[in-house]
Amino acid sequence: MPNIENPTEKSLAELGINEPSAVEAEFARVRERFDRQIVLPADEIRNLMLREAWVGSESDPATSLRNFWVGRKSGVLTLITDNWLRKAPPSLKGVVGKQFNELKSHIERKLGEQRQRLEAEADQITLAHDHIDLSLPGVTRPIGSHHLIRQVFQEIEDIFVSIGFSVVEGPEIETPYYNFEALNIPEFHPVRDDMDTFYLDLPKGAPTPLLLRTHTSPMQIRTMEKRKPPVRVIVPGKVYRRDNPDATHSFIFHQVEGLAVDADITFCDFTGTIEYFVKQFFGPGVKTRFRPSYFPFTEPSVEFDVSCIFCGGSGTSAGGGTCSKCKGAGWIELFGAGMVDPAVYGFVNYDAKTVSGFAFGMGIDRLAMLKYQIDDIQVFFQNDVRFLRQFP
Ligand code: FA5
Repeated sequence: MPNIENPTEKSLAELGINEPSAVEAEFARVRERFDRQIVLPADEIRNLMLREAWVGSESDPATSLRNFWVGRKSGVLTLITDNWLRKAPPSLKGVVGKQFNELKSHIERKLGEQRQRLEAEADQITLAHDHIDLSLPGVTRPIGSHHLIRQVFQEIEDIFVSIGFSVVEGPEIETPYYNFEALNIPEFHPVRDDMDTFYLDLPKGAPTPLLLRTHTSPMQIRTMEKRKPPVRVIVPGKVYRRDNPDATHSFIFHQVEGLAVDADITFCDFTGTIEYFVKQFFGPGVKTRFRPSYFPFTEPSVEFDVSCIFCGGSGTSAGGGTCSKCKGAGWIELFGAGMVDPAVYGFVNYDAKTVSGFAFGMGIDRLAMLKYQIDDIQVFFQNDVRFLRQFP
């Protein structure tokens, strides 16, 4: 039961109002009642709502008060519409309608002002709680760095670019023609056994088999097909072989190919270029040597060794035993190379009688291992940050 008699629940006739002046007086009372309530603090609104027996489900007093006055179902304005306006005799309809409109806009304006005030207060409270402390240290985001292999590529590129070479890159998926045949390695040549690799599963009827390149040498052919001599390029890149992983072998590794072809390139140009590179890369104290070797696409072919940087070329470790890195030889094999075999020129329409050149193919992982004294090639592929952080 409401504690307060609510006149808006009755019609004007039931209230004994039949004069326009009495209508105005009754509306004035309703307005005063509203004006008293809208300025009440929250806890008093709560008590008031209890006294008014307001049964709304709102959790905050301001919303309760709002719904009590303008709620569509049983707010005071709805009651006035239903009980006073609709039931008013024709003689009072005009004055009731005018009074009602004035009251309605007054209530809505005041409720709007109250809402704005409460929102501003809430913002102030939130700000006070969440204020930003500019003196706190910021969030540090660690900055990554290039992988050591990438860094070594860069070192090598810088050295060769400084003596007139340019850098080109090529596809990692190759045809047997570029990976083998055009390099003078016909089908069934025994050298293919060492370089057997990963072939791609292709749909039946594919025009050519495809494989992951076993070395960067196919780029010798691709470059000479596109450029006329003089050619001076290096080709950094990834290569793939069906080798079992151990401390010096990986089935993915990195090479830098080199190729120089011109009218009068000699073996001296070749050795001079390689020695220049090695001294720039490892330092002037390193000794170099060539050993005869065999590659189908170079003639003569050589293996290129450097004096062991771990034992200084003595073959003996610091403790007095045999150096484990060069196995006592005092030399470490670095890469294969040679003068371009004239047969290769036939595949790229170069005139073997007028041009000559040299080529080399370095294993970058092993080069990096030697320079940075890393004893297991596998660490390059494991991405252990404890290793990577040592080469920022
Ligand atoms: C070649 O790949 C020739 N294409 C190199 C060449 C180019 C010769 C131009 C002549 C002219 P070889 O198979 O030796 O050659 O490989 C070259 C280097 O790659 C080796 O010296 C070694 O450093 C590195 N290498 C070879 N196999 C692996 C492997 N499984 N893991 C890591 N490095 C390897």
